Amino acid sequence: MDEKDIPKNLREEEEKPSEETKILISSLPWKIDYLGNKLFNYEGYWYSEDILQSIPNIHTGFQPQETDIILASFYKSGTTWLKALTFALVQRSKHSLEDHQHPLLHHNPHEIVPNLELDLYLKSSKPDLTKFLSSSSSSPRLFSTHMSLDPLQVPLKENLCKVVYVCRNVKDVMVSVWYFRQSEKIIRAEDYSLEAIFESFCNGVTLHGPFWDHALSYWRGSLEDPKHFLFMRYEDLKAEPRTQVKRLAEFLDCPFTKEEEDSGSVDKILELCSLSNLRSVEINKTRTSSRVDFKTYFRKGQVGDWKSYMTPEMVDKIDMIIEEKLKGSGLKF
Ligand code: PAP
Repeated sequence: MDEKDIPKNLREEEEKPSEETKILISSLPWKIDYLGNKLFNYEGYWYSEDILQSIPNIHTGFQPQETDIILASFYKSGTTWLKALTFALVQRSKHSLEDHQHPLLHHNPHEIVPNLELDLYLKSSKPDLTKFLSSSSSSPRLFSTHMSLDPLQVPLKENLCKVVYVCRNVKDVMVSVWYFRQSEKIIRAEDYSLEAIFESFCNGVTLHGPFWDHALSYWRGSLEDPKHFLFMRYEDLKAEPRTQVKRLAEFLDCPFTKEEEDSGSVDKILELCSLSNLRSVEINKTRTSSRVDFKTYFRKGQVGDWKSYMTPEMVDKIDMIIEEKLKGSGLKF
């Protein structure tokens, strides 16, 4: 979610970027992405100027607790779904899955689980966490991030917590980004094309990119420390949702009891968080932020949607890049 999506009353008092941060930004190599935005390369990843200011704030101010859960993803990879599923899962004793007042029926998942670099630490190293339902004092606190694991290593080194990463086929990510950008009010659809997004992804010059390095950072984390890092895939969630939600629950140390399984809790969570249900929630149908309508977060959710949009040449090119970048890692798309 972008800063402009955050209601004004939820934004932090602004702290100006430090001289140190300004000097750092001015020393970084930069390139222009497919949107015409200037992105800076910091320690191997591409960031906007805004996010470069939030990284030092996160490093100084974010102190994870052992019980915290960070939901990580490259954008358009299933973030909204993962936020909804995790919130419903860890809060199921507090919020009954059948309750008509369940927060997911009255809030967009992005309003419930704040993004570290955009909603919390963009302008301040001391954000007011009580403004968000799932990051206040209740345990476990939930946060999300679109950053790779690398900049998170600093806070996690001191205080390790659970991190769940959701990965999605990059071809579907590109198509989803393309549609999402078209719905943004400040951007004219005719100003950019899927081809332009495709070239940016191939070159690695996208916000938080390169995509492969992003995915590999969490993939390696999950291999080295499976107790703290879970690597999930959007495609697996679609293909075997029950198995994947149970896997998520076990990783988060809140497995389903036999009674819960027998009474259909897994299916109730899946139904509550389904694309069709969330799309039908009033606020998700009607609420508009200054930049994007909430309904834009809920499009098709189809695996392999890219087949309708990419030419055989595009597919060959991206497949070759993926093969080369992931070689030897054990990660496959
Ligand atoms: P974000 O990075 O802006 O938060 P994110 O939620 O990661 O977006 O991705 C949006 C995609 O997830 C959309 O895919 P599509 O464009 O290919 O359709 C959206 O439809 C899909 N999505 C959102 N909510 C759900 C859900 N509950 N179940 C399955 N897919 C979902």
